[in-house]
Amino acid sequence: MDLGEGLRKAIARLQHATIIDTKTIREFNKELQKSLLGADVEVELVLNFTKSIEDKALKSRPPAGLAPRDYITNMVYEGLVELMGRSYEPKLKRQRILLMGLYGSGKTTTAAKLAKFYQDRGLSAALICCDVARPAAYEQLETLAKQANVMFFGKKGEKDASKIVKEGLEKFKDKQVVICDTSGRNALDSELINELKRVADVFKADERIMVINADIGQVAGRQAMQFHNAVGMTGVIVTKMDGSGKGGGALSATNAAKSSVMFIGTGEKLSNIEPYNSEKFIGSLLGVPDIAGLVSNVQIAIKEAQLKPEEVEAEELNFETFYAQLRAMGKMGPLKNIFGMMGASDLPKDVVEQGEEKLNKYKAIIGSMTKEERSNERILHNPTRIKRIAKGSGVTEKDVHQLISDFNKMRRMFDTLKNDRSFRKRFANMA
Ligand SMILES: Nc1nc2c(ncn2[C@@H]2O[C@H](COP(=O)(O)OP(=O)(O)O)[C@@H](O)[C@H]2O)c(=O)[nH]1
Ligand SMILES: [Mg+2]
Repeated sequence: MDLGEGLRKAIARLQHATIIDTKTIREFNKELQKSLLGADVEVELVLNFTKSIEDKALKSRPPAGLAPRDYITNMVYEGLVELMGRSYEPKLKRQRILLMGLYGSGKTTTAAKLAKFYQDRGLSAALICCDVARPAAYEQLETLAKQANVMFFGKKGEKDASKIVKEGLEKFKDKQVVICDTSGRNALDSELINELKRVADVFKADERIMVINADIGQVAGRQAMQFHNAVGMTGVIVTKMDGSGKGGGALSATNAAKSSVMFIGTGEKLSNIEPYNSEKFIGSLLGVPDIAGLVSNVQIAIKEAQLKPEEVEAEELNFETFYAQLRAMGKMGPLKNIFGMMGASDLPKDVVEQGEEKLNKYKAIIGSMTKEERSNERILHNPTRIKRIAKGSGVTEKDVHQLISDFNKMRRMFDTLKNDRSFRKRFANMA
């Protein structure tokens, strides 16, 4: 089954939406929920996430020139980035890395992959085997270390992992990246947690990373919380992304431990590891591989909007600010909807439905006004002035009266809404 199909269709449907209302966003969220649940993200987390999207979408408005589709897609993407982190850039510096995770999650393989990763980038790396629970753990890491061509330390038969760490650190004093592999269990128990705490005390890791495989979902959050409470997690590595799992557990883990994803394991070979790429990972999590393309539209639109700031002071309405407001609103699609979103649905229809043509006319009229006329509407109630302005801007006198009448309608609306601070702020930000 293609998990992302519903969501991709929902994104496509948003393309035709001119307004983001409760119905639109709920329909969209239903598909988003299906995608996230299909990727095995925890139910509660899915519900919280979609609720936050609904609240944000209904309380805010797209920046000038941005379509609802791009706006919402970006909101979902950024929301997930907030939970899992932006693309990870590995730090090529001296560091100690502690790996923890359940039995079979891919810790030992990942330890060797990381050692090779850093060594390939010019740092000396070494591995310490602190898995004292699994009989063949020593041999497994020793073999992998040979393959990766990095130093290895372990003590067969030693049951105290903290002792091994101590000796290993002594031995690898001159190594730049020291990685410690730890014991896993079938389920988290207090014995494992206590062992981890002892190892962490001695090892003093810069990174304390939970390794999870891509198909654990619902339990990842709880585990992460326990690791986090014990030693403080700094990141997550998701293994087996080459398999059928979608990595939904990463979301729960990073959310629970307020950390981010660092690397992705993509196969059994030592070279099968890559730094976390948020666009790729989120695209595959949602089943929308082209999310990066959709999101880049938004970045462009936001940049463009920022390039043409039109300072508008909402508190004082004169002909200049009036024109700037109309123009700003025109950029954002049907004005009626925008006003509806801002809670001003009772704005007179003819003020709201300004076409481009009318806007151009208004621009010309305002351009023919004197500075004094622009800031003081009252002196315009004078036939000589009206005649002069109409002539100067090449419109009829009726057009000038129309402008004055629209202006007054908007001013009345302003007066009504003047005490609504949030409205004023949003209005001022519109241009
Ligand atoms: N396909 C695939 N297999 C992996 C990946 N990472 C680890 N494995 C395999 O998963 C199994 C368990 O890995 P291991 O490192 O021993 O897990 P540990 O018990 O947490 O130390 C081994 O057979 C690994 O080869 C990965 O990214 N992709
Ligand atoms: Mg292991």
